[in-house]
Amino acid sequence: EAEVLCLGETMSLVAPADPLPLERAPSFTLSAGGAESNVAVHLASLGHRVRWASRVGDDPLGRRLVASIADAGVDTGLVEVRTDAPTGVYFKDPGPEGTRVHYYRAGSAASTMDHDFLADEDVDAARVLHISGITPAVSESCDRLIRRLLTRPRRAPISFDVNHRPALWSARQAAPVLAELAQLADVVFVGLDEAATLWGVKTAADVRELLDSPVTVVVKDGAEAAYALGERTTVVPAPSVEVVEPVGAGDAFAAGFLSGLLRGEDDERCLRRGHLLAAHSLRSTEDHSAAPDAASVDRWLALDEQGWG
Ligand code: KDG
Repeated sequence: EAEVLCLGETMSLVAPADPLPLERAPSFTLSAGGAESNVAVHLASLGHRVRWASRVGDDPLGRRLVASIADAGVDTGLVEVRTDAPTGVYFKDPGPEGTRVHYYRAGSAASTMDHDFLADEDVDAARVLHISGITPAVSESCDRLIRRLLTRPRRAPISFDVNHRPALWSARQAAPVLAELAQLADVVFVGLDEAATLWGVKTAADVRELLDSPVTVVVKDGAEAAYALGERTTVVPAPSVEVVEPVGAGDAFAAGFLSGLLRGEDDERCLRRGHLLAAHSLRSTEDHSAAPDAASVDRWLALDEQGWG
């Protein structure tokens, strides 16, 4: 059985090969981009058994992305192929003010997922179910699915990455929905600036006050530090990295943290793992090119703890 089940839309990702704007970049790579499958790929590279569930179109892009995720070691047996809707596509547009994304995903196969998706599966057979706040913004039916998953009686904990995507909905629309859904989860990941934009909070402690019901709330304060707020608060400063391109780093962080949780480690070590994976991802333009394996992460952790990180 899988240790983690990740659920959410994955699109074909077109990214400039070098971090240049879409309008002038001369060459591109075509890969798979989806927050939840990014987490799955990272976890698989770290040696965890992981499944990813979604829908794709009956088209070459869908087949290509499922194959690439399966090649990375993720079980894709729960992915449904639809003949009535296409695979979504998105473009990364790196620029001086950061990377923008352009989505071509309205009416995608994944957007047709409804409350009954996986209804016949024992989703709690996995030790953790990982979902994100992207899915409720994708379509009304996807919103129903996320609500069903979070409100049914369950045995396995749910990990929820807030993942506000401004290209899908405004902060005003998203704020109450994402707060409500996060409150129903067990482990929540959120960026401090994301939380500030959504809920007007200033500190990690403010986030915890707002989200008081999950067992652990993980707040990532960019290049500064990350916090795990449970019964106690743990802070680990972020390593300094030269950022090539930031999209996908949050997913890497979540995978690192969850990997620590699955190993039964304490919050401090979980945060360190999160930082290490995020740092690796910040150095690349793809969402998860060459995700590191467990042995590399253990080596980095050891260096980090000796102060060489
Ligand atoms: O976290 C990275 C994701 O944002 C990216 O892979 C695409 O899932 C995606 C989305 O909906 O933005």
